[in-house]
Amino acid sequence: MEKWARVLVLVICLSPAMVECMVRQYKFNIVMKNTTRLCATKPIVTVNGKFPGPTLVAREGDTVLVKVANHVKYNVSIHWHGIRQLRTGWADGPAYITQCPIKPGQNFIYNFTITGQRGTLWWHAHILWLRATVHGAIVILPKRGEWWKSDVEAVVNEALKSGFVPNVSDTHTINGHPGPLSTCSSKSSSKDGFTLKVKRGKTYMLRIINAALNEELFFKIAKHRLTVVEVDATYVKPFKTNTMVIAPGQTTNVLLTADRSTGNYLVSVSPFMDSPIEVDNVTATATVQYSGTLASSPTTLINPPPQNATPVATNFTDSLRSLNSKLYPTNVPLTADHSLLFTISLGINPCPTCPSGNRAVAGINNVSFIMPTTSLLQAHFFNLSGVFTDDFPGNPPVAFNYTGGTPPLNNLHTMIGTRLYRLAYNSTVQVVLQGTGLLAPENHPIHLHGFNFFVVGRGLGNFDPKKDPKKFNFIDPVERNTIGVPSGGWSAIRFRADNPGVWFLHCHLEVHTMWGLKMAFVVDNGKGPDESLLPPPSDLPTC
Ligand SMILES: *[C@@H]1O[C@H](CO)[C@@H](O)[C@H](O)[C@H]1NC(C)=O
Ligand SMILES: *[C@@H]1O[C@H](CO)[C@@H](O)[C@H](O)[C@H]1NC(C)=O
Ligand SMILES: *[C@@H]1O[C@H](CO)[C@@H](O)[C@H](O)[C@H]1NC(C)=O
Ligand SMILES: *[C@@H]1O[C@H](CO)[C@@H](O)[C@H](O)[C@H]1NC(C)=O
Ligand SMILES: *[C@@H]1O[C@H](CO)[C@@H](O)[C@H](O)[C@H]1NC(C)=O
Ligand SMILES: *[C@@H]1O[C@H](CO)[C@@H](O)[C@H](O)[C@H]1NC(C)=O
Ligand SMILES: *[C@@H]1O[C@H](CO)[C@@H](O)[C@H](O)[C@H]1NC(C)=O
Ligand SMILES: *[C@@H]1O[C@H](CO)[C@@H](O)[C@H](O)[C@H]1NC(C)=O
Ligand SMILES: *[C@@H]1O[C@H](CO)[C@@H](O)[C@H](O)[C@H]1NC(C)=O
Ligand SMILES: *[C@@H]1O[C@H](CO)[C@@H](O)[C@H](O)[C@H]1NC(C)=O
Ligand SMILES: [Cu+2]
Repeated sequence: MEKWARVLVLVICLSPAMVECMVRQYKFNIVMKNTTRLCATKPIVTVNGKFPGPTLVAREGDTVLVKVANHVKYNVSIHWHGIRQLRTGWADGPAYITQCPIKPGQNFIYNFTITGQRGTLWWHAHILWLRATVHGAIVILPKRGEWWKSDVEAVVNEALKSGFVPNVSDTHTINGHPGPLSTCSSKSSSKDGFTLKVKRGKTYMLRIINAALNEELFFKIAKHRLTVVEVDATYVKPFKTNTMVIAPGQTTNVLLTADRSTGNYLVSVSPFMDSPIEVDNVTATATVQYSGTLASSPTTLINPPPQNATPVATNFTDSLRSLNSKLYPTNVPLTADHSLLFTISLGINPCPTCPSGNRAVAGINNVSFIMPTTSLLQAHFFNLSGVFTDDFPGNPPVAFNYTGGTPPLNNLHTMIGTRLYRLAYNSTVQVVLQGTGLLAPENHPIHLHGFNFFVVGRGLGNFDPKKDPKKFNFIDPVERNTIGVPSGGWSAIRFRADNPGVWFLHCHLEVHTMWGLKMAFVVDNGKGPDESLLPPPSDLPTC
């Protein structure tokens, strides 16, 4: 029994040509509907009745206008994950960072141009945990005549998805389905799951998005190898692998050659977690079905890697190298005007109103970020005082054995504040993201808005500022917008602050973000003509 009610209209329109824009206007609805697909009975918020939501298809260089009219009872905002938003920070989407939320009954037009990016990204709600069901793919076609490989026969969208909040989810899903091996009710319409139909001898490109709230995931297809060609809308040197790893927020394009004889082959999506933390350990499955094979024919099964298979994950991560070709050079900054060390920690703060007297928190450099009540970008642009300070610490306030056991100063408390780190236009930045062992070491997928960064180094234990930089890769480091900082280890990233505005940096595990594992950079305007943040759109929501 499904009840459908129209609650949100998204009009997606592609330009630059206004004529094309008129022709290519789509009406998307976000609807509340009851579903049994996830073994759940509560209604979920979906876009246009689709779960995952509709795919935004654009071409590199296009200007995209998305009208969001909010007819649900929740405040909403939509983030275009990975889109650079050059000078258009107003369209980035994180609530209270670049905009006030779109309130029930209100509209807002997101207006941005896709510059210098091609491949797969995604869009999702960026407020509370609504992104669990409010998300979809962004497919950016390369400029005409620049297809990545001539043997690409088809483009297939593949989205990975996790379930409900705030407990660990009940299952993972592939394109909205838990899959044929799911223990969900056999009455479920999705019992058979997502099926990718292939023809022997052809090569398919799968666009894989980890839209799960809280789990890094392994992805495998029985008896097939995957050729990885792109991550986070940047090309990589192609390499073959049996198992792919993908963190929440990340996207990966792989080529799948249908080189087996006929048959059904299982696709598995299972969690990667190498510390003792409870995760949704349900494996989602789908089917690759060769043409001429009956759905009822037996399926070749596959064993997902063990949940704690660190070597498999590390091997995959270490294989990622940017293409670094003449056409797509790797412009990694060779020097760093700012050299920052950010510790990523969980903690516990006193909470008089909580049943236990304490509450879980998380922070960067011992600061748990407090969301402001007006958006930071508005405060920055209009010079509003009292909304944020720009004294975010560039280094941990207390140095300690980050990946050792005992908490420094014998407590797990954090400071709280809405503190930003200020960068001059065009300055170069290195951030070493240092995981800690406080409470529990854990793998944190850290996402930066407004920029791609280069992952110049990665290691276990404490970052050594003397030895480790000598091993940094300045030739072909992978370029991306979300990096899985290894459990009990560190990742070093570099970027150039060539985009004025306020840019969020946060863990993409919603549970950690919620606890305060976030901060923002404020990038000042440059002096040149195209180096300033554009003025805000007239329909920007107010708080
Ligand atoms: C939808 O779900 C809600 C909450 O679980 C329930 O109260 C309502 O009766 C359901 N409606 C339909 C049409 O199934
Ligand atoms: C989109 O933004 C551009 C400036 O970047 C502006 O010229 C244009 O009018 C805007 N379009 C709409 C429909 O708001
Ligand atoms: C979370 O899980 C607990 C234990 O299973 C359950 O009692 C509770 O109702 C769940 N919360 C929600 C919001 O489903
Ligand atoms: C999944 O987690 C549950 C709850 O922690 C546990 O009971 C179960 O044995 C786990 N299953 C697998 C396959 O690890
Ligand atoms: C590491 O990856 C390579 C291919 O990239 C593969 O040949 C090798 O078996 C992998 N090793 C492990 C431990 O997964
Ligand atoms: C904010 O302050 C800057 C620097 O003092 C100034 O250039 C700018 O015009 C001010 N903006 C507004 C909207 O008042
Ligand atoms: C940090 O703690 C770990 C675990 O106790 C230990 O193995 C390591 O030697 C310590 N490192 C330093 C620099 O003290
Ligand atoms: C973090 O700040 C809190 C509050 O000031 C303090 O009690 C704690 O010791 C600090 N911890 C670290 C690791 O700096
Ligand atoms: C940014 O800095 C680099 C040198 O670090 C310089 O080559 C480039 O011209 C600068 N760009 C702008 C727009 O100022
Ligand atoms: C929605 O956002 C507005 C503006 O920030 C805020 O005043 C209001 O409390 C929010 N509503 C809900 C339901 O969170
Ligand atoms: Cu985290």
